[in-house]
Amino acid sequence: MNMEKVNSMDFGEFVDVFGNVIERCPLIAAAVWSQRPFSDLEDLEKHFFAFIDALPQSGQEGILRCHPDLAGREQQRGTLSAESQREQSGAGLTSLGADERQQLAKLNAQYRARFGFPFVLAARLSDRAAVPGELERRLHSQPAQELRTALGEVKKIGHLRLADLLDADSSRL
Ligand code: 2AL
Repeated sequence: MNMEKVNSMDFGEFVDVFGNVIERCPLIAAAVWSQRPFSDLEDLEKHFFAFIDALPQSGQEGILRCHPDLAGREQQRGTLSAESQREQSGAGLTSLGADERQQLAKLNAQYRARFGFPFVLAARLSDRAAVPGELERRLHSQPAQELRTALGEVKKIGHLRLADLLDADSSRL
């Protein structure tokens, strides 16, 4: 898909295509549509990220809360979005043994209890072996720093999803 095609999309089509760039936050794509035309992928992405950055803390935390846990209940129930399913299975998180899943569930619960939002990590840039250690490391962060880190992960996920949609090279992070 090229930018000419993106810029020609009507509102409904744009939200259908880009509505899950930020997990389960189609409102962001809806707002970004008003900013067209976009010059390139980087420009389009800039508008998604600027929307996130301009939100009050409650809105930023809301975005994090729209993310399903890694190897969590939604994955077990088969109710992940197609993008999440692909990311989590690519990282090996859909084939954990019972012990590994339990360990992750416990760490996810501790993280949520400490920060009030779920642990978010760009799964495509990680793997099942690295996730528990990263979760434990971030459990020790200060809340303001952790909010920034988690939003950075949301942007990495969004960058990779946008690059997929536009068939672009996603190596620039
Ligand atoms: C996810 C997800 O669903 N995909 C991904 O990369 N990260 N969720 C999460 N809690 O980090």
